Amino acid sequence: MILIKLGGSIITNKEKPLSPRISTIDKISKQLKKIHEPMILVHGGGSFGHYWSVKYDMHTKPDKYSLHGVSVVKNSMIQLDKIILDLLIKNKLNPYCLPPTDFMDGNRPITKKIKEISKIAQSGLVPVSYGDALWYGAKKSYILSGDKIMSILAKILRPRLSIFVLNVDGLYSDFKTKRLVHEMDGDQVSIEDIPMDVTGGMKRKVEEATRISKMGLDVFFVNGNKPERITNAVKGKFEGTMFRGA
Ligand code: IP8
Repeated sequence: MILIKLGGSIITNKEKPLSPRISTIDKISKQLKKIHEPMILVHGGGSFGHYWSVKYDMHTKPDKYSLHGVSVVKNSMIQLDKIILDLLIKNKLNPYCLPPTDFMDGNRPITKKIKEISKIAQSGLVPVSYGDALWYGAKKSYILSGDKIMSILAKILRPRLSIFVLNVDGLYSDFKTKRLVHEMDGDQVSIEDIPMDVTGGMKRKVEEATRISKMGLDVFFVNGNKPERITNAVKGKFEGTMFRGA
């Protein structure tokens, strides 16, 4: 089983609100079609969900955020999800849309439902989930990131490889010279040194990747602008940053 997260910055143009990168998603879909083993996809919010969550000042911490914000974020994620599902279908994949409300109770994963996702993937369908705004009870809500969904699913399903598809080659040890870290051993880069983008993007990814690798599972960061690197990674040829399961 392979778990793949399509980051918001690769599937959308983060500089411009509500702008999907159709041709990139199409090229990635063509590569995903070549993967012949059960896989689960998760995607981020990019210039859809993130755009609105910033506008409505909503965060990952449960709080009393704008109710209208919850609706608008959710709606924008359905919009982006639909674009991705359409492109997957166009490329003859069999996506099976799974909003996170299907397997989350507030911020608690529903183990039984998550195990079912694995069965769906084994049947040949490709479950597709995404970061979203979730109801938390007592008039509260929170933003569940796609990166967090990756570690929630990995913990229960133990995929043989978790891939984060990014808009860069992987993790850089030096951001000016773009020196790539090929193998992350935990002390090479301290998480504190990773610059935050507006939404905490790379930092959160490294946190979740580290969490997954500590479960004894391999995690790989790859550049989605070179989509053949995704299928190469599935075959064991890695061009990007590997977090070895420890
Ligand atoms: O792009 C969060 O998912 P992410 C999506 O994986 C929203 O952080 C709704 C902001």
